[in-house]
Amino acid sequence: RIMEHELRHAVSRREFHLVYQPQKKLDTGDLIGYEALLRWRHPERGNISPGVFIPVAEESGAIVPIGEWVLQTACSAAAGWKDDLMIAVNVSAVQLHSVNFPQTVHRVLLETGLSPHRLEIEITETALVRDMHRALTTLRQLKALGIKVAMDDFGTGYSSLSNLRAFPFDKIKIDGSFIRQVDTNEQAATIVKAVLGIGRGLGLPVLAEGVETSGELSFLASEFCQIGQGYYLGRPSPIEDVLREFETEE
Ligand code: G
Ligand code: G
Ligand code: MN
Ligand code: NA
Repeated sequence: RIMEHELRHAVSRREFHLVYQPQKKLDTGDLIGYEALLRWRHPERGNISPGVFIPVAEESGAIVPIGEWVLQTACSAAAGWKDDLMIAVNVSAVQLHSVNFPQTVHRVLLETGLSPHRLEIEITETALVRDMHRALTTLRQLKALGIKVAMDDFGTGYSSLSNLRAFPFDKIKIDGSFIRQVDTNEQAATIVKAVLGIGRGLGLPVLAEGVETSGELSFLASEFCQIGQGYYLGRPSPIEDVLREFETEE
């Protein structure tokens, strides 16, 4: 349980940083924004994956201050970017259901000066099923601020199609496990095409996560998947690299 204690101090000890992974339109290749991904550089143990420490942070409640730091840091960075680039931020179940979460988001938007329409929060279905009534109330308050809400990791965990009807999502992110070999595996292709059909029918853009090859990218583009993210389109990078890329474009 040492990690729980260490997690509590990691924000003030400046051990966290964010990396930013591009999200691109698949028809034109245009950059639409970045997803912020949390990284923990532990002074003795080196880099610890969010897959390891997020569950501990959720259990201990440390996710609330950590999540607020993520939101503040990501929105502050995005407020300095050119154009209307989006910033997507992951929000976990405990954070979503924490007291005054919508007020926290509102305050961060005011403090950073980021336009609400440029912020998208990514929520997994696991976060919603805990208390569906409360989740709906919170999502409505968040939407009233003018921010966007994406369903993350669609197709895994506690997925249920009814969640797409019950909650006011703006985007579906298909989990990367369905994108792997989508161009050569008939089962994966069938599932992805079905999700794209659902998105079209509901009027929701679909983002394919974990695009790793040109074959996967071509398949997705030919099936009119609107947005992609993954190593083939761009690695998660520290803010310095993102800013350097903006400079070289000009
Ligand atoms: O970046 P990576 O693939 O290692 O992320 C692993 C998991 O950690 C993913 O499920 C991702 O959604 C989650 N994650 C990354 N950054 C954050 C964050 O800032 N907050 C929360 N709650 N989860 C995050
Ligand atoms: O669960 P969520 O979608 O928030 O997390 C995305 C995770 O996927 C991040 O940890 C990120 O590092 C990882 N990721 C991003 N692109 C790729 C990819 O092309 N392949 C794989 N395997 N993982 C990826
Ligand atoms: Mn995500
Ligand atoms: Na995901």
